[in-house]
Amino acid sequence: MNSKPNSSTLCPHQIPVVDLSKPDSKNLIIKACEEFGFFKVINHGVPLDFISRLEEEAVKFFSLPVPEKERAGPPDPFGYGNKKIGQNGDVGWVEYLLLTTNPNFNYHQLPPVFNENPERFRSALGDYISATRDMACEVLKLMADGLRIQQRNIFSKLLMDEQSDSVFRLNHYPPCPELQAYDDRNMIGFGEHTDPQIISVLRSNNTSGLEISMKDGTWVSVPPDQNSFFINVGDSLQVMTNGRFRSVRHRVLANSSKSRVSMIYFGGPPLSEKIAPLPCLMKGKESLYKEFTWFEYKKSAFATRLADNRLEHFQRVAAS
Ligand code: GA4
Repeated sequence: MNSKPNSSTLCPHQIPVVDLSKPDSKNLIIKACEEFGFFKVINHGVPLDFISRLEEEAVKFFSLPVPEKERAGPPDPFGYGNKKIGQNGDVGWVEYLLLTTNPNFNYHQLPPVFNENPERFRSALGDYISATRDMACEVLKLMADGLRIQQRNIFSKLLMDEQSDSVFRLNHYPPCPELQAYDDRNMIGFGEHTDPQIISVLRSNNTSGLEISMKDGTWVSVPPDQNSFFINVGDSLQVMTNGRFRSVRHRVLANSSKSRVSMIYFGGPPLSEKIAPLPCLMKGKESLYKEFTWFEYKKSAFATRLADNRLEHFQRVAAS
């Protein structure tokens, strides 16, 4: 959990900012996906009330005693987790609640800790997930437009599918007081990784910690903005664009005095979906990837360590 990662502060102007109300947003999105695999979205249309209602529920949940939170079940794969991330030995200064976005699960099998007032949590979660999913779909349609793909919903239909394998995550990074003693030391909150899905939509409170990796491997810290969303390109979208978009490597560092709360919607395809470069983007080029379904990729991803390069196993070896 301890390490001394080097990072620099990103000048705020370096992070691409996409104003969804502006007509030129699709071109900015394409540039951001190619260069960073990451951008910030403003004028997103998600009501701020949806955000604050869910944040309030999250803060309430994380302030419960650990045994109470553990009643939400171990994260196998859904439930409450503390410090342990995944099944393969990764740890971080973080606690979290992982949920499926499938309403049949959320609405009928809520963690018992929410039983006191399940309706409040359910409606806050339902409102937030459907609004962020709609916004993610709008962004995915703009990506299709920017890539000059005729079928605008080519990506977004995967998130809207009833069988979509999407996940929702609430993270709490408690303050880490020991850090004050060491000016030069950082504690890993959530270790570096890429997201396996198509797209991730992140919102955090005003506590810093998120960092993204540039193409040259340098880490830059992302200034927090509680009224905006941050979009990550996931591994599956990198494959569907045959490597044109970049799945962004990112991590979170713990803060010495402030608590960070983030909520992330991971938009994934149905399990049976074939993940492959879109033929309309190939124009005679060879696929960089072997064929696989989301089920196969997910299975393999969950057997990896957080920092592993998960796509490597699915890359075609270039013919010499
Ligand atoms: C990263 C993105 C999502 O948070 C997540 C994570 C999952 C987990 O926390 O269980 C993984 C990680 C994530 C990728 C590799 C595997 C699986 C932890 C891990 C070591 C829920 C997901 O889908 O993949």
